[in-house]
Amino acid sequence: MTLNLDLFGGDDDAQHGRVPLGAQSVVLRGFALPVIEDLLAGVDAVTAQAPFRHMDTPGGYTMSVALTNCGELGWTTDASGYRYSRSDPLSGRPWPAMPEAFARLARDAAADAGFPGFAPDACLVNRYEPGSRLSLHQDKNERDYSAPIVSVSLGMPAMFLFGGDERADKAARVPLFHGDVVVWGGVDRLRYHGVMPLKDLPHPRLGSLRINFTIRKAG
Ligand code: MD3
Ligand code: FE
Repeated sequence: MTLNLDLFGGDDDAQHGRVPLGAQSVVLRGFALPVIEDLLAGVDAVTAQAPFRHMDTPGGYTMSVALTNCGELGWTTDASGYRYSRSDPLSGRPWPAMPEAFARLARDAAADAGFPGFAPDACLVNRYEPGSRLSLHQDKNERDYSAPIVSVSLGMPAMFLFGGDERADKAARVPLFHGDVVVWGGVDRLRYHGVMPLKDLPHPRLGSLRINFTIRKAG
């Protein structure tokens, strides 16, 4: 006889690692764990061709997060502003191809969250070290806000800030862990969000690093 303990008070979502954040955004806890090594190989392949670098903002700061891109379009920032471009400004060459493991995971996660048929063309890869942070912002450089954004967290945990449609709206704090995937779409697509300064809680596989990549339809 099987004893089926209901450890989560009947909350099927919690039991399956689904944590709703907003009406059309959800954390899929551990969704990436079965394919972690494929994803890390993808990050290595991308950064061998387009290394992580600290970009400047139009406001005159240098980002504490280092970034790179893969896919047809890559997000960049410099003194002139934020934009998507087809080539890496460091090398002048096209961004590396999006690894198949990234695109497949994003399509599966988007469908799971209610966005079937997601066809991404861009992936922004962020690298955090202890102390790195991302201040509250909206992601508004994409052409069409009807497509979701899928984010994958690897390595050290981070405290994610999930705000509202106005910068002044109070932000909820949501911890994100190695292997978590988050899908943001629909009415939640333009909500302000950010990441608190990272604590140094070294991860067994990645050490004192956090990698987050966001898969998008930008063009
Ligand atoms: C909510 N990255 O690259 S991913 C970014 O952890 C970015 O590196 C963070 O914000 C990180 O732009 C957070 C989660 C995320 C990404 C896009 C969103 C949340 C979002 C777009 C709309 C609403
Ligand atoms: Fe963002």
